[in-house]
Amino acid sequence: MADVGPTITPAEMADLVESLGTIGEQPGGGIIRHVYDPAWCAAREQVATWMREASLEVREDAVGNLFGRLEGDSPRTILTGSHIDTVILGGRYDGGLGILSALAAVRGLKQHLGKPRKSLEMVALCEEEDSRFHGNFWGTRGILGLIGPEELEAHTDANGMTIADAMREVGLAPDRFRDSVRTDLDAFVELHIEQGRILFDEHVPLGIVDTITGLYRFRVTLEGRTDHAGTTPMDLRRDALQAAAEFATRMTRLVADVGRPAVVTNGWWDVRPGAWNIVPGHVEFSVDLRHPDEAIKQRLAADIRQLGQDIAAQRGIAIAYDIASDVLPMAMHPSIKAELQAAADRCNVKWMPMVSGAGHDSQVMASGVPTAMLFVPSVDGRSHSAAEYTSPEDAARGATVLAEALRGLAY
Ligand code: HGY
Ligand code: MN
Ligand code: MN
Repeated sequence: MADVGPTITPAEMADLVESLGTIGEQPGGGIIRHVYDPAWCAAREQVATWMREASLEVREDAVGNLFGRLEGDSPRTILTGSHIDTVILGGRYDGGLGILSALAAVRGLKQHLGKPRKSLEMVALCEEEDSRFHGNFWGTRGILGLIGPEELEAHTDANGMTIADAMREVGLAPDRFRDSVRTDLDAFVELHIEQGRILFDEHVPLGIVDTITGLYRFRVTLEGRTDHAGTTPMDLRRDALQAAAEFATRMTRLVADVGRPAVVTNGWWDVRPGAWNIVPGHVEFSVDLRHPDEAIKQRLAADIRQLGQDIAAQRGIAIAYDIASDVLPMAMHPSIKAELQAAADRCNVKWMPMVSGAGHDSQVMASGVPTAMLFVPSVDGRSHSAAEYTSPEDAARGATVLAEALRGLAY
């Protein structure tokens, strides 16, 4: 048997990235591929075509995860892949590169080594980004049986469509969501772009993730009083936007004072009624708080909530919090991590251990399946932006190590 797996070339990765990256790309740049939307369907069809061309067994599960399977002597399965959906105006690599690397690795192993000992499967996970519905990690939670039946009608998009109806629109049967559960998975390996700048600054071509950060997301609603912008004295106002601005600024300072890797982001705002000449009476905005230590994450969340209540009380504003997600930090599986480290060493690729500041399917998958992640560099650390870029050379190096790791796990 070959002593290492197939070598994936920069040209192969560049072609794949170019082909997938144009699907959902907007005229001004950036990709919109939200779960179950037309671009999402087109991207999956393209991946399914590549899977069929590689003579993999192609299957879609009940929530829309797309699998390409190489049957082994054993039905126990090694799974690799990432998510096919994007953030709004996202880049070509977040999620997509993990799917394309999995494709290049699995088809390369099939060509070079034929039938594996354990079955080897690639997956385009249907949703990770929480972009259209707040059903974060929908694909992975379908696989692990972590979707609650009430979610099918509870999650709605900006147009009020339920996730169940969006599933029906693309031919899925939401009431069969439980059919997505898998019990045959012995390992999950996800290649992903770092989305930060550590590898780029350190000139290291590969990261192997130790821990993925915890995420705590909630909506803040502030209710003040709409008033006339011209006749209402400043000292008599109950201006919801001023309360929100003070809250956002002070929570940012609170988290910045904790220091790296604590981060907090107020990504979206909704100011009502939204007119030049009306004092805003109603503001909603998002809080995305992250820390790789669960106790620190929870303490910061409590401190932020208290700060908001103090500001609202001082300003005579009503405040409410709706928790959108509270995801644990997750350590990667030691033996799968060791497989990745050994594969990188056999491929003579320099790597470094990392903590992921981004959330990933792997942090949920790891709660039910031995899981580990490979990172490849993001130029200038840019991501969740049309400026996202990973060189074909770095992409090919990562895919080659992925293939070698899969060889070690499945052959
Ligand atoms: O938000 C994240 O970290 C991931 O990209 N969904
Ligand atoms: Mn992302
Ligand atoms: Mn991602």
